[in-house]
Amino acid sequence: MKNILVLNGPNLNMLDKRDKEIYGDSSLAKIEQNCQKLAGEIGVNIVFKQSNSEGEIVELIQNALEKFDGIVINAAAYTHTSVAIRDALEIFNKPKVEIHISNIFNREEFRKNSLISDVVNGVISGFGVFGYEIALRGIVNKL
Ligand code: CA2
Repeated sequence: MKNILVLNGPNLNMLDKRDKEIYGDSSLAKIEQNCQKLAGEIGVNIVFKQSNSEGEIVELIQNALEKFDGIVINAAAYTHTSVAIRDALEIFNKPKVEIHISNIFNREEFRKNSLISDVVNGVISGFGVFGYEIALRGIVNKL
């Protein structure tokens, strides 16, 4: 069975606490539940992680090279700032998909630029938390 790492960046653990008009009212635990259910249906194994630390995310991506066949990543704010996460993703030479809950192109200017979009296979943005399921189906299709 294929193994996929679903990696979540800073503040995504706070999802149900504020800004419900932008991110909806789903918690990260609920998103994981939905992903685990879909994974069961389509026959893949997923490991779901969240970290607020840039270095830890870099290490998770580095270690994923041995253990995982693909990565779905919501790098959250690091999307717009982290050359380190971009470089780690570039080294991960297997399928990878970037996902954002909100549409990063219709918000503040600084969110329009992603440092990781050009080193991943595809980008999902603006479909709410359902985007995780779209991203999972998309990556499985590439494995
Ligand atoms: O739309 C997305 O999924 C984002 O990656 C979410 C990030 C944001 O920095 C990106 O630009 C787009 C933010 C993650 C969660 O932030 C919260 C903010 C307020 C309340 C709860 C969570």
